[in-house]
Amino acid sequence: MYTPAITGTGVFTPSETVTNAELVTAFNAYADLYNAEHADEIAAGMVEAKEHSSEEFIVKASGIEQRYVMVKEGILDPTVMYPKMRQRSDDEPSIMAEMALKAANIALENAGKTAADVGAVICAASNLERAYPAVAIEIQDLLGIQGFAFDMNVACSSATFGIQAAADMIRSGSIRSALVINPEICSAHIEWRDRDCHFIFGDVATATLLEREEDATGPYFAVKSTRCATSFSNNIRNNNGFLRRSRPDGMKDRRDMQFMQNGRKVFKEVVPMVSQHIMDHMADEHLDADDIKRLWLHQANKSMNDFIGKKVLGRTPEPHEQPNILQDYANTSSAGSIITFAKHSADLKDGDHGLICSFGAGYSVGSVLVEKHG
Ligand code: CO8
Repeated sequence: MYTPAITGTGVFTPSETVTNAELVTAFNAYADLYNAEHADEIAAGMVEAKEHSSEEFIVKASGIEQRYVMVKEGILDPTVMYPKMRQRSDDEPSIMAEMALKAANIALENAGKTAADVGAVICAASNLERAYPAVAIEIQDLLGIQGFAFDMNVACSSATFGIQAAADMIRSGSIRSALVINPEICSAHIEWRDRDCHFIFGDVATATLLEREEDATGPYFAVKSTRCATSFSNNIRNNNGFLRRSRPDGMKDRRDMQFMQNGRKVFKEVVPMVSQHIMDHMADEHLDADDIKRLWLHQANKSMNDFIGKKVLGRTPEPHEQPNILQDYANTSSAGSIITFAKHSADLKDGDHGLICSFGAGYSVGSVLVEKHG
């Protein structure tokens, strides 16, 4: 058995941002337009008027101040309200592969490695832009990696589930190294016309290089153990899929073809589930709260993270013990905990333990316990 280690991480951040102020101005213009167009039905009580969104609500409810997006055009146009992407030919890199490639190259450089050192690619994300061929195989081809590649989707927990899959394969010896890549274009599957969720998500790509511990050429994080758990819930759901065309009303502009959630219920049910999951994982490893130097949590909601951190550590965490990046990136689904890890892990000392944890739709929760070396 070999010890798997995280030897490099990479974050590709899109160049375009949408601030809360821009978002709210666009949404309110859309709501006014909608209400004017449906004035008669609203007056007759047949249609509900759309209420305005507010910057104060967004910051207070979520902690989010802005988000990055791959394509800004269309998102802020009250007559469009989705990102307008150009059609790519089948002969050019797909958009997910393109952003994945950028994150992967940063991770390789960070680890001092090249594509020749990689044995597998896992593209783990909450939505794949097509059914097949796998985006992971396209990324593998673009990077010139031997071996194999596959896609997987466990929504917001995709990265940690992908890390577990890669770590287990390295541990058993079936591969020597793997890139786990999380290209997330959440801007294309949220509903920008719904004030309950229009502020929640952003786009990004993250990559994590896992290798045998003995192959590390610089400081690294040994993967001590991983834990994954799932429990079915309809509280976060998106009904879009390949059966859409085959069903009555399938191709209509339907609300359930984008991200939907019962946010309050998610908050109430997921916080205890995740806290217990982390505490059980730590107990299995005979680690106390004082033994954990850092929690790199999924970035969905600041209050959620505050609750989880307090429960797990038994006290209010210091900001450096449980850093957040959601104020700048919003919820980037599976990539959130990895951005936090990539940006806030270099200062840990040899022998320090930390825990990466993601959670979300499914429900799903995944945790990765790491120990710094070097
Ligand atoms: N502006 C002003 N008022 C608003 C707005 C707005 N934008 N939105 C809602 N309100 C109103 C509501 O209508 C409500 O009014 P009323 O009291 O009259 O009914 C009031 O404000 C309070 O609303 P909420 O109860 O909804 O507010 P909360 O304090 O609960 O905050 C949150 C809402 C932020 C959604 C919060 O519940 C939350 O963060 N919950 C957890 C969410 C979460 O973690 N979800 C995980 C999803 S991510 C995931 O798993 C990945 C899925 C796949 C990726 C998808 C990519 C697109």
